[in-house]
Amino acid sequence: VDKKREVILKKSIIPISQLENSIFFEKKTISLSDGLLKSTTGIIAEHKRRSPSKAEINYSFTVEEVTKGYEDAGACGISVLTDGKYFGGSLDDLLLARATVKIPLLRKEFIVDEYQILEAKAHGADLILLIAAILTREEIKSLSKFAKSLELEVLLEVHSLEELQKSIMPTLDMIGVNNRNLKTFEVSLDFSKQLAAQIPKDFVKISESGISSIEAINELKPFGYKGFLIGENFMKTDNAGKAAKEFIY
Ligand code: IGP
Repeated sequence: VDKKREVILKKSIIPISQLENSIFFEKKTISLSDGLLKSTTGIIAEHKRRSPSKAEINYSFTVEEVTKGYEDAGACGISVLTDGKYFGGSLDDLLLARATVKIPLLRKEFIVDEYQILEAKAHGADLILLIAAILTREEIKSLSKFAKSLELEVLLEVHSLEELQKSIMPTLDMIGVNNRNLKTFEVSLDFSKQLAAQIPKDFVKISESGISSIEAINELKPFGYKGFLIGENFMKTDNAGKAAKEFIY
């Protein structure tokens, strides 16, 4: 985490004052959690070109093509990877996605610093991800408070009971259980199933990763999940939007 912070601060070439001048500081954000509560499908589709677990997934399409396709398919929101090193994404991807769609956008990133939250806001995000595995309770508290002060929603990601228990606080909106272990890459829906009952009712529950069938979603719904974050299953096809559409209908 400290290494990541060092890299971010070195790369912080856009001065904070300039980020704050972005038109998106004037624009009202759109709530993903409200959308998920009203939705019957709850699909959050992800733009992801590559990943550490699978190397290359898809570099053939533009962000505009993919995100427009997701919106037309009826996705509740879109997750845009902005990490370059492991996922082949960038903040430009987020900006292009914002210029293309109206539905809520998640900045998918390893956030460890307030500066990255300002970047998210300045590039049109509606919500940010905080990952319990790489943050202390104090960091989750200050980063989520900061995000809320910018009217961004907060999705907290957990993978174990310990991570969940250390993280519960009122400044979170949604809790996502990652079915993929970030260290071993092992994927199992059992992680979502086992943790569901421990997540307090005030948070919208999302199941993340490794979802590739309607059956999986039907299995997860009885555990109270309202959102389903799907990346690879759509991105690995030759038309991500079409794959999402077929999945949703
Ligand atoms: C999507 P999948 O298996 O459908 O491609 O997974 C998403 O959950 C995954 O990309 C993800 C992720 C993350 C990526 C979940 N948590 C944290 C980067 C950082």
